[in-house]
Amino acid sequence: IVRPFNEIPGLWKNGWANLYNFWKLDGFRNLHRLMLQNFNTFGPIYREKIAEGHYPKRLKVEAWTSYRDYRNRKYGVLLKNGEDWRSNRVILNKEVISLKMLENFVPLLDEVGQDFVARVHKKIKRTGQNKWTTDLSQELFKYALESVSSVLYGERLGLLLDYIDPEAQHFIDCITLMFKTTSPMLYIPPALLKQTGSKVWRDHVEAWDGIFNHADRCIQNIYKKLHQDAGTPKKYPGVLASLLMLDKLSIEDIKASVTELMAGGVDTTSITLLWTLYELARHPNLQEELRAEVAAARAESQGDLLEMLKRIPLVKGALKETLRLHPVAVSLQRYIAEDIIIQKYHIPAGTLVQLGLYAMGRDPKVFFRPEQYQPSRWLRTETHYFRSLGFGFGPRQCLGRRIAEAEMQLFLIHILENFRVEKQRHVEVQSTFELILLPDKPIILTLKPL
Ligand code: HEM
Ligand code: 2DC
Repeated sequence: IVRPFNEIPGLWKNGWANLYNFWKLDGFRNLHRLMLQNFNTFGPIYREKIAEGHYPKRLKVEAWTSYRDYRNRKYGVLLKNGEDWRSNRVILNKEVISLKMLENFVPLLDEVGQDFVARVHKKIKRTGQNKWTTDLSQELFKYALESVSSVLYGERLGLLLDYIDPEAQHFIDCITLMFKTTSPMLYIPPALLKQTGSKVWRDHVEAWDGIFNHADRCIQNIYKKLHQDAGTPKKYPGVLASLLMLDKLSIEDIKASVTELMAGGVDTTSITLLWTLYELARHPNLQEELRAEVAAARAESQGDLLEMLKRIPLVKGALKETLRLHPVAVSLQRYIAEDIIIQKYHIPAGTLVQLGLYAMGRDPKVFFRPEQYQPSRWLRTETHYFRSLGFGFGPRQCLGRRIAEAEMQLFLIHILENFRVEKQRHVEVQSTFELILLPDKPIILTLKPL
């Protein structure tokens, strides 16, 4: 029996009840908990009033498109839809997410990992206490920006040196502000906020301006260099130069997507790494297990990094486990192209279907003992196999996935080989929603040389 769409439980008929609930729970910062509450009330499928559309695409973040319309800037892959999206994405896939490119990325990312370790050793020396206790988030933002930039531009920005370039620091701050000012605009239309000259909109514009200005400078720099020393480059020149030389996308399209890649590559990986270090600090035995895996992989692979990355299933499981409990994206969404049946309900084509990643990751019906951090549950055995959905799925999944995975795996390898990670007293850290999910308080960790 297939039950009709109209019978799906939920507050979709009563917009006011929905709004009331939203304010009561301080929904701006608690979207993840709100979704959890809805799942608990209505079961595994519920209907909500969000928006409706007709293309196979994810929820449109209006704040982001409004800014680009306002400043007359092109959409990149993140915001394009339809055929325009597909034709750009196909070309970007080859340069950004193909396994072939991983070979080029890994040596670049490994170098950044080594520099991070050197920087931490230096910090430890300076404290004179043979350890360093700190909130690592700013350090991780720099690590992430340095990593994604080295891959995009084929050269180092030098963010892990003693003196940080104020422009790069400003770029990092702008990304944080951009995410933070986006979430209220999921509920209040940006057009309205723009009209009333509200601070959220002004801050949002200022944040994107800062992001685009800095990315433009980086892109111009490479563009000039490419024209100066034309000829065949000896080493891999980075994603941007490869795209320019390939000459299949317009310069404006390239700029738009490279800017999105640069901005999308900072808070996402750094926060995931911070959560992972937090979990490793809470589970010292697991930390030793991972260290042993890394040591064995290092010995067996004899200097071949790509081989090494094939021998660390538990480290990879840890990253999947982090994204299960602390996903960057609270949900995945698609406008479905055809009618489908979910949980015996008929869902008509064109409906925006949301998969609650945060809620699913904590559901005991999906994950046995979901509250436990257990990387081994992701190891593939004959009896069970889960697919990790933290990066989305299918052709519209995260374009930066390969970069993010390699960058995070190499980071953990270097940290585990050099430091023991500990944490102070017992502090329960939860998630807060600022478009992406972030820790609701600083995570203070201690790094000790091995
Ligand atoms: C899209 C997660 C890192 C660039 C997405 C989506 C998710 C996601 C869930 C939506 C996918 C879908 O709808 O199926 C993550 C996580 C990251 C991460 C968990 C790290 C832990 C990065 C990095 C970059 C990046 C490092 C850039 C280098 C993008 C872009 C899109 C995207 C451009 C839009 C792709 C499109 O619409 O075609 N990401 N991401 N992400 N991500 Fe990431
Ligand atoms: C936020 O209800 C909650 O990867 C909304 O690197 C639905 C929604 C839509 C799109 C999602 C967004 C959520 C979270 C952040 C995501 C975004 C798509 C891409 C973006 C998941 C779940 C992110 C962080 C990108 C950001 C790129 C950058 C240039 C802004």
